[in-house]
Amino acid sequence: MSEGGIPCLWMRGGTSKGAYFLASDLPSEPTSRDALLLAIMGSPDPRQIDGIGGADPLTSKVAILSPSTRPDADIDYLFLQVFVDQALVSGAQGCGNILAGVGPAAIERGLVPVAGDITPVRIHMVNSGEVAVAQIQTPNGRVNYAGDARIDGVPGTHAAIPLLFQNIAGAMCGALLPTGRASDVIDGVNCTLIDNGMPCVIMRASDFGLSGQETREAIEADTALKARIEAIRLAVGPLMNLGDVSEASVPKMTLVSPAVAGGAINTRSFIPHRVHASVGVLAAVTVATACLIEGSVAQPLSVIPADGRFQIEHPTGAMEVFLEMAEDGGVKAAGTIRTARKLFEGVVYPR
Ligand code: NQM
Repeated sequence: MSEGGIPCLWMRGGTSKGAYFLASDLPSEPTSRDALLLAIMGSPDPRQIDGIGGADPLTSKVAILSPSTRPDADIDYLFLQVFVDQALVSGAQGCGNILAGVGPAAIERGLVPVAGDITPVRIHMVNSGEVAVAQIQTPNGRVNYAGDARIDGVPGTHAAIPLLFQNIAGAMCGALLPTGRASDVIDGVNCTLIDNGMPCVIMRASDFGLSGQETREAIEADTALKARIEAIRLAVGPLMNLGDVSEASVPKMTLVSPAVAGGAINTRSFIPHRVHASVGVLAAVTVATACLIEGSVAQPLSVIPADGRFQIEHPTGAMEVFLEMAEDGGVKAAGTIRTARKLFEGVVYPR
């Protein structure tokens, strides 16, 4: 290791980008660790000019990996959202896009041995306490990133990384529907408060005078809309068992409208202040789940696919998520296909 530098993998995971570290290379005490991560990313600064962050919440993300503390997992993955323009680091959410890079990073950094042409990696998602399984292509004893899988929001094609989730209902809020209701009225707006892996507040775009097809830029320019949505977010934090969310990146405020390209439903997702360029993985799983719930805001707007493959439309295309239903009508398992790419391996220098 170079003097003062910290070993780091810079990777694209799904439609996000982040810094992947070994826990053993970072301070274990959260306050010093978070100060270091802010310095590495260059936060707080809207341009993150003095750091490696990409001046967007989707490219200011961190994965911290360590050997798993659990017998049913190979590695522990702690996700941290490093805010761009505030001196905040939050572990109050997981991230299914950055998760796509976790299996490859764990193999690259020697935490998981290659098991054959495909290496299954069982990942304990420390933020939620649940385990996800990723299937990583490892022909000839190395991670293969090249392939023909295409995901909307990423140019070109890459090796497919199937991700499977189980028992994620209520992972962050304690229950799939933390208020016990499929719909609540907050500040006069019908909202479905739901968590199937990601705390989300689902609202009709039309209730805000929108079609739902507006661009990320157009929505972000609407300061009155953003203020209304932020007021709802702050009000629902305690109702979703998330407490005061003024400094948290959850819940994700998701506007829904009918799909226009043959999908199940269309989304515009606030994460929570910028608008997502696509949609989060666990957020998409949560929206798909809401489509199935009688009385939810999403259900009347959705078209349920017969094969369980939901195309969740978003500003740059659609994300496919698969839901497997249990006999009692609950969601037994969920999955998606992502891709990832190692972009840079080296040491990073905090200021
Ligand atoms: O919901 C962004 C992303 C995410 C989260 C965010 C994600 C998920 O797309 O699982 O992937 O919601 O802040 O990286």
